[in-house]
Amino acid sequence: MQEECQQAAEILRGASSIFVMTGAGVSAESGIPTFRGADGLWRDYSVQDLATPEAFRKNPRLVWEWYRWRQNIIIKAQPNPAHYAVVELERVSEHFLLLTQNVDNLHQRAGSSNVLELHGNIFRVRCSDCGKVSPSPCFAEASCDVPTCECGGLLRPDVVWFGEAIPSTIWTESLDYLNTAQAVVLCGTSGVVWPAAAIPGIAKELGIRSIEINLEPTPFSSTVDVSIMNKAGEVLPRIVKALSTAA
Ligand code: BV8
Ligand code: ZN
Repeated sequence: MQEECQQAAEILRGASSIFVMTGAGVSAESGIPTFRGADGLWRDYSVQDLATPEAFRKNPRLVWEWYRWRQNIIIKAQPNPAHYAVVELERVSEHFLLLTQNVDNLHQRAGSSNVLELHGNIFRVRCSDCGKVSPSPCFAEASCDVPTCECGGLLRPDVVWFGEAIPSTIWTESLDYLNTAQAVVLCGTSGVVWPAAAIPGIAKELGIRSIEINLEPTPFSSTVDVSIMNKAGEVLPRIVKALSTAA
């Protein structure tokens, strides 16, 4: 692992602008269940059954119960060494962008500042009618009523569900920055969910050198320059350390 971390540090050392994309695997060591991992996410429901506008229309109480369950896990969790290593990488980079698929706000709690939330944030709510966005009161798991807006509309988590478009500004900004990047780090993502899953291929087409950190191979493992199969909480700090020592 050390050799690959050195190789990754070499790639990052030669880059003045770095693009990092993270997925649920970065928060796994904080105790947040991933979407497709063995621990799955919730009871016998699949994410696709719950994280969709149809599911919310059909049973907003069930969907809110799921989000409250997740909010309560996340509130009690702490950022892990992977999150802090991303903060340090941002600090030592001339130009840096973090595109996260995660909605858990752990990157921001760790101190990341230049962050684009591709799929929104579980601690904000949005009105289904007037679109007003506000902080989500963290609901005790017990309460099952669906929160409503002053306008009477149902409040939903301010996240992007399956079948919903990514906020266009976020996607455009991500691609604009990717076009200027000299190194891409793909950490803790299974590369299953689109359009995030398009990023590794776009980076390849742009001739940008890329690094993958995951516990298991992904659809882009054969196309990246360095693929490190180990825990993000161990690998990322090693890469950042190697970056700052042999300069
Ligand atoms: C859209 C917010 C169009 C909600 C999420 C068929 C083919 C291609 C595409 C599609 C298709 N059918 C449908 C689609 C589109 C669909 C899609 O991609 N479906 C997939 C399932 C096939 N995409 C969409 O619907 C997107 N929108 O396409 O819109 C459109 C355009 C115009 C107008 C209208 C519509 C919207 C997708 C957004 C969905 N929302 N989250 C919420 O969180 O509640 S996605 C959800 O999955 C999370 O955000 C999560 O982050 C994300 C992606 O998963 P990963 O992050 O990769 O997590 P995963 O569990 O999969 O993997 C974890 C990885 O970490 C694993 O590889 C594991 O090995 C690794 N790991 C674990 N522990 C560690 C680790 N690695 C390192 N260290 C560790 N310790
Ligand atoms: Zn409203």
